[in-house]
Amino acid sequence: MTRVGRTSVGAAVVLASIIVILRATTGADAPRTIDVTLSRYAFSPERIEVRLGERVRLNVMSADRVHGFEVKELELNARIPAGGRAVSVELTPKETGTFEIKCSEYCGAGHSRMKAWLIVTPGS
Ligand SMILES: [Cu+2]
Repeated sequence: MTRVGRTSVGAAVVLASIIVILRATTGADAPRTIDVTLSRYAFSPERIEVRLGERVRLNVMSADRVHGFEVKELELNARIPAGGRAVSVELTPKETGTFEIKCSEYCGAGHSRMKAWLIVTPGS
C-alpha cells in the first residue's frame, strides 16, 4: 500500500516538473501581445478580440499626437504620448461582453468620435 502511494506521489511530482518545464519553454505564462496604434481619429485595430481569463498585453502607441486609451468599465486608462513610444496596458478579462474603448485625451475636432471595441469572448 505504502509503496504504491509513494510511487503515485513520485509520478505526480515528475509530471508536475515536466509541466513546469514545458510552460517555461513554450512561454505559456507570457501574456499575448497585441499592437494598437492610435491616430486622429481612430484606433487600429478597431476591434480587439480577447478570450475570457486570457492574459493580454496591449502595446499602445500614437502615430501622431497625444491620445488616451480608456476602457471605463474595466477601469483602464493610459495616456499615450506623441512620438511613437508604446505604453503597455495589461488586462485579464473577468467577464465576457463588448466594452467601449475611447480616447481620453482631447486630440482635436474628431476626438469625441474616436472609439474602438474590446470584445471578450467565452473562448475555450
Ligand atoms: Cu482624443
